Parts: sequence; structure tokens; C-alpha cells
Amino acid sequence: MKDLVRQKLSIHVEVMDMLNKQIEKEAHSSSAYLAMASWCDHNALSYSAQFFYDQSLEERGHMMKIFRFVNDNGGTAYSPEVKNVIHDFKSLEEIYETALDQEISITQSIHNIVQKCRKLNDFTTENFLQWFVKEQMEEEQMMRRALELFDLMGTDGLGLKLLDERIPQIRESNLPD
Ligand code: OFO
Repeated sequence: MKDLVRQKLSIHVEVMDMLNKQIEKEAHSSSAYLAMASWCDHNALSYSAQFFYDQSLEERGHMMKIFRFVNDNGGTAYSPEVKNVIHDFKSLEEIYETALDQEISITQSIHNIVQKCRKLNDFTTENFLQWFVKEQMEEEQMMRRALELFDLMGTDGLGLKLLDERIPQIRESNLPD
């Protein structure tokens, strides 16, 4: 029965493998943001902590979106193992820099899958991934905006506290219309 279902895959099998890798990456992003939230909480940076708690949940949402898409289209999604989550950071600035690097790498990964879809004429998945292309652009912008605050407000004492208080505005300006 399962084999019959798999023959009806509307996504290309090579693309399905890439989507399973993407599921792992989204799960890793979710855990990485959770570790950042914890660091911020322990350092009394409560607005950044909330920001990363929310990001962590969003990343889990992305993972589930891909997970369901694979299964709904006759493929098999695999529940990911998450390893190598970093918990030690030198500063809040380093956290946002790491977050931006992570988003850039996820963007690249999504673009690679889109490229593969085009090569293999997998229009179903290419269409599905358009939401992620836009989402990645917005998330990169959000992290860049957070990093700009460090140049404006500095990285010590009161400046850092005030910067932290500005973080919710960055998220709000990124919410969908
Ligand atoms: Fe999954 O949204 Fe960015 O990483």
C-alpha cells in the first residue's frame, strides 16, 4: 500500500530528500533560537529573550509546514534529531550576528531547493517554497535591523538596555499585514 502511495508522489524524490534535510535545518534553527532566548533571559535582556522565544516557535512552525507538505504529497517526512546547539555567547551582539548568519544560510538552502525544483520541473514544490523565499527575506531584514541598533546605541550598560527595549518594534514592523 505504502509503495502504491509513493508511486503517486507529486513531488520529485530528490526534492523530497532535500525537504527532509530542510526539516532538520528548521528544527535546528528552532533549538538554536531557544538557546539564545535562554542566554538573554539569564542576562536580564527580557525583550530579546521574548524575541527569540517567538522566533523559536516560528521556526518550529516552518518545520511543521514542510513536514506536512511532504506527507500530504505522498512522501515520508522524518522527525529530525537536533545536535550541536550553541549555548555560550560572548554578548547580545554576537547572538544577533549568529542569528543573521543562520538566516542567510537557511535562505541559501531554500534557494538551492527552488533551483533543484526548476531543474526537475517540480512545480508543486517550487510553488510551495515561494512562501519561504519571502519569509527568509523578511527574517534577514529583521536581524539586520537589530544589528543596526548596536551601531546606534552601543553595547554597554544603559545603551544595551535601551537597545533591548527597542527589539519588540523590530518584530512588530515585520508582522504580516
Ligand atoms: Fe525558518 O525561517 Fe528563517 O530560518
